Amino acid sequence: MPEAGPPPEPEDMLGTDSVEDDPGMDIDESAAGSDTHRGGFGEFGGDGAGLIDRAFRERIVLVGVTRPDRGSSATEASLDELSLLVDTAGADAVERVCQRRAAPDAATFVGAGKAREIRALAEAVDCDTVVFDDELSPAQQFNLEKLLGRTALDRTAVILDIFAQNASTPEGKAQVELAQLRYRLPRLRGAGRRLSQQAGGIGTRGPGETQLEVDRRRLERRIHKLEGDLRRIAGHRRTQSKARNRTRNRAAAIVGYTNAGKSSLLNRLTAATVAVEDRLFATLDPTTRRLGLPGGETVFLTDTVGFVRKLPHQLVEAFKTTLDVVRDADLLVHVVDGADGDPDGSMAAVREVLTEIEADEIPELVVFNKSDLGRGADRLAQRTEGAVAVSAATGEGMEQLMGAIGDRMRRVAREVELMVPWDRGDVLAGVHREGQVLESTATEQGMRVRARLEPGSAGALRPYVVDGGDIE
Ligand SMILES: Nc1nc2c(ncn2[C@@H]2O[C@H](COP(=O)(O)OP(=O)(O)OP(=O)(O)O)[C@@H](O)[C@H]2O)c(=O)[nH]1
Ligand SMILES: [Mg+2]
Repeated sequence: MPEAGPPPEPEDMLGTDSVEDDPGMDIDESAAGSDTHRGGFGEFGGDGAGLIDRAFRERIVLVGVTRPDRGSSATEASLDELSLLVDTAGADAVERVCQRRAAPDAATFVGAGKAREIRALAEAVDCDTVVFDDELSPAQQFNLEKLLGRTALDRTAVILDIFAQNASTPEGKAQVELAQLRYRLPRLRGAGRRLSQQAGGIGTRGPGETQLEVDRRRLERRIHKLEGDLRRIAGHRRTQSKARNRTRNRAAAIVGYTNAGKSSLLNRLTAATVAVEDRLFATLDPTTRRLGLPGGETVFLTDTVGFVRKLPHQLVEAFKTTLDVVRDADLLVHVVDGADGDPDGSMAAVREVLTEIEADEIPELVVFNKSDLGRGADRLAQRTEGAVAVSAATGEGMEQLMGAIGDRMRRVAREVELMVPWDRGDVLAGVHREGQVLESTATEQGMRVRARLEPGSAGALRPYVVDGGDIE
């Protein structure tokens, strides 16, 4: 992270309490960013100012490293995707460098010799920025910028930049800003070499506190505030989802790789009008619509943010509130681009994120989309148990998909309420054995139990079910 300018006073994105009055915000601009290259994350996100200069299309050199346990074709594929990410962020990848290396160099990631080579190439092709396909440590990033004489960024920074461009709602903006700040915090440096010129004033540095410490404190305070704001939003969502549970409608979440066609599918199945674009991370905010199934049941279907290989953990962490909708779903509709060159790799990347957000145990229905683009989707569906091939563009396969969603939903465990008379200890034991007891209350007539049960078990216990009557 180069000497980034002081963060501008962030606007209050959530429209709740404004940022605390902080005299420390008013920092001498000239003191920062004296190096030749501009700061990777010099600005807060959400205001259009990202790490990639969009006043013109930056020229970028990509660098990938192949580990001994992986083939170079995986590195090339990853660089192809990085090139697409860079393009989405508004820049052009003009050259790429691949290196074979047993382990990353602690100081410079690629090694000082290779870094000098990259510098020569960067000068030859007149590039502004070098983007590394793996996450750089703050020290590596710093050292590389010195060696390269230009901005060094990593894949994480590029993805954060795209998210910052695409965020439009208060929640989306807050989540992206939080991820950016968490990325920035360990990379703050530079201004700490001198003591702040500012003296006194409530909230400014204490005696001998460096500008760096003041900046860090301010960032931490902002992070804290954003976390609080997002927690409040999550609380509000939970209340809504409880209301949904009371009406006993099932919920399905559409998940998948970015650009797989998730939003197109929601639009096709329901009357939704979510923006569809041939662009990575077009969707950041969840949209939920009611879907009537052929069997007469209703499910709530939600389209949400897409995933990518090496999705920055700061983003996954910050998007927890958005991704609650995935974790709370009864069924995941995993949309895969049937024309994808490496569908298995993309599906693995999606499942990695699902594990990270603790949604990996939710039943999954795999849908291969874009069947209109060739035989890919159909072929993949044939070799994948229970999968369906569709085209969100033409509507092909939609009936089969809705039927499959209904079938899978009917097999999903449901929440039921039972009243078990006191003399039926065997029934109570059965509920405990076959389901997950969520709550039990002793009453005069017997034990009132709220439990999650598979439809089969619920059927057998039907005489004792007092609520949850939608069970067949
Ligand atoms: N040919 C074809 N194109 C499709 C189909 N479904 C979606 N697309 C195209 O694929 C691109 C991405 O579609 P989206 O629906 O925005 O994909 P998404 O998964 O929501 O993407 P993000 O929100 O960016 O993660 C768009 O250009 C769509 O027009 C399909 O069935 N066939
Ligand atoms: Mg989308």
